[in-house]
Amino acid sequence: VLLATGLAAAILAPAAAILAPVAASAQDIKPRLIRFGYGLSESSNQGRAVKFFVEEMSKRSGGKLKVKGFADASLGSDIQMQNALIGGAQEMMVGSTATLVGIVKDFAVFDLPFLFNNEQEADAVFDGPFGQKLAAKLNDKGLVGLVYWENGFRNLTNSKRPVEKVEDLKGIKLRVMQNPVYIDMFNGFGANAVPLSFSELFTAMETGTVDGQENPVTTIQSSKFYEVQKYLTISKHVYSPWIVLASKRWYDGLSNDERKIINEAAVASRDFERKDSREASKQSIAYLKDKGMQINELSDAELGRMREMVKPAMDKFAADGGADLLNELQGEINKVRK
Ligand code: TF8
Repeated sequence: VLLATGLAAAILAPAAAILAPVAASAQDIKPRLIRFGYGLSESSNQGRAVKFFVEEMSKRSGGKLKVKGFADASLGSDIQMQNALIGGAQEMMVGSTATLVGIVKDFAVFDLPFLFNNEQEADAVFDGPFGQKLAAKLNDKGLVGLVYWENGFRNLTNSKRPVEKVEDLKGIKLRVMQNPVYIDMFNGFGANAVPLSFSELFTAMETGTVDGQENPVTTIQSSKFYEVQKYLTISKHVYSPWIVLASKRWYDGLSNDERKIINEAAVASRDFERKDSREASKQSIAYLKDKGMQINELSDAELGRMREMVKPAMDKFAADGGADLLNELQGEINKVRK
């Protein structure tokens, strides 16, 4: 009896210790290697959230779903990766929605300036029916939009002069994302908008191909833009999301159990990423000041002028078939505001 009890204990103890993997193996999960590409550095908010996703996937699949993160656009720029996902040559990525407009035009609605007043409004819209409806439009195009992460409110930097009023942008060669709304918006402000992929941006600023760019403070910090940019203007002109994408071709070949794990890990990564990014962004201004950047905030009066100046770009978007979409989005934001 003693022997039997000892044996049972010897067998049961390790079994209990590996209970989670046992539960996972009862599901239909195959060992897989999932390549997850992204454009920012490993130490950025994007990189930290990818790492979180990697760990969640491993935990939830008993180590079977192995995600490998590829930082610094080492698998390609956002647009190149989107195409690799569509073709099935890469499994997952995270990147800007702004570069998806060549695939689903409607995403341009998120590039219009001064829509959201704060992150809570953005969360509600992106996670709500509006954000989900747009993500679903990717399915026909070979992509699965899993969750939105926060990139953040975008601010201006340049190497020429402090931007205190819109006129200060005149003649500044400003890199923008490859997206018509951004081009129209910044040309409207008097800058020379230069569309360029993010992966080419640092060198373009270093060599003087462009004078400035616009991105959230977290990115200005993690991509070391302070090394090549002297002036930071807090303008918060657009709230920019990231979207976690999967290759539809690949995703459709997964089991239900595998898809469930991916979907749930993606939601967990979203919650982690937003919290982490928001905490990080609170430290960024002080960090950038310390690195020698000269920082100013745009006054409300000046922001008001910018809203006026950007009206033609908004009207163009509406006239181009975006009117209903913009109304719908504004309606959704108003619901949250009430
Ligand atoms: C940009 C975006 C970037 C993203 C990133 C590389 O300026 O703000 O954050 O494209 O995924 O291009």
